[in-house]
Amino acid sequence: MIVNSYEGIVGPLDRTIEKALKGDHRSIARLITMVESESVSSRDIMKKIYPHTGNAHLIGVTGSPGAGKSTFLDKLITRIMENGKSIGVIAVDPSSPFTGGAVLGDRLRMQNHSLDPDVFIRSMGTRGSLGGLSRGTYEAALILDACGKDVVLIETVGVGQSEIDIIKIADTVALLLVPGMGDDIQIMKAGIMEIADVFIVNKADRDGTERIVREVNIMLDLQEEKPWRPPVIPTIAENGEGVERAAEAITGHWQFLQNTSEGKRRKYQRLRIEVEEILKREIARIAEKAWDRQIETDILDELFARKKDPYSVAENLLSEFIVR
Ligand SMILES: Nc1nc2c(ncn2[C@@H]2O[C@H](COP(=O)(O)OP(=O)(O)OP(=O)(O)O)[C@@H](O)[C@H]2O)c(=O)[nH]1
Ligand SMILES: [Mg+2]
Repeated sequence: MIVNSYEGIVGPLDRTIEKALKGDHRSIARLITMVESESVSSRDIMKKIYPHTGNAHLIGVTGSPGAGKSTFLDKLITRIMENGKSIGVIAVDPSSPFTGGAVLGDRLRMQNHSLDPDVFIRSMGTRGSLGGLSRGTYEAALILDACGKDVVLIETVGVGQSEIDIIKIADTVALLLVPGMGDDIQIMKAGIMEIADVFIVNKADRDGTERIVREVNIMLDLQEEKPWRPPVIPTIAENGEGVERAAEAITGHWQFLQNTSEGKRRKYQRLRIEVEEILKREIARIAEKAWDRQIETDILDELFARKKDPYSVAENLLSEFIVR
């Protein structure tokens, strides 16, 4: 019986997946929506999608609010398309997936491409497990990868965790800095220097560009030598100046990853994180269900009366389904 009623869902879903894998944008959008809403079928979708992944270059573009990420992406997309590559874009909006404010703003700034049939642009929220970035962001990137996009660009606002998290899902991280915005101090924040594979000093039409380029280079000099030295590239995203060099640097990093053990190390690290994240999510789901069942008993009364403590309650619940 269950199988029968399930077939009704699986049939059209399979067709959607089939069409998406052939590159149909409407079907891709539908899959991402299902995955984002964590619908029951999201696991099935990902299982079917996964074997087709592993080909796209996942590029994270991060930086402070207003650094010019969307403007930069707009120009970058043009460059990448000149090389005959297909592109998917995910703009991560930290505030809300539903307000549409940033969605509209980002779309306007990427207006050259928002109606382009060859470019898939999608905004997403940041709720969820992967620190600042939601699990859905990564799964959307995988869907775009599977559906034939050669390059997947992920724009995230650098507000704390999500700029660090981007390294968990991107092959190449481009960090946008802006002169005169205190970014020179910001980059010294722990962790931020380490995540960037390419530094972009945008708004290079402003004073202080040279200084910030110099400071980043000094900081890179102080770090222990690594097989990839992140280039520091000034750009004026608004008129496209420097974007070609930035695009070359980003592609150069991708080639570096293809040809070195560092690339393999990154891929393996990501696979490890993937399973870890799924495990965490599944365990949380099971634990919540178990707690929901318990809650129907008098347990809250007992906690209230301090006959039981929440630690022992949680421990007992865990021991129900985890063999130690
Ligand atoms: N002067 C100057 N302004 C720029 C440049 N690039 C972008 N801008 C402007 O900076 C503002 C913010 O640009 P966006 O591309 O929206 O920046 P963002 O980083 O995507 O912003 P959020 O997504 O809101 O974090 C816009 O008004 C752009 O026109 C540049 O190279 N020079
Ligand atoms: Mg933006």
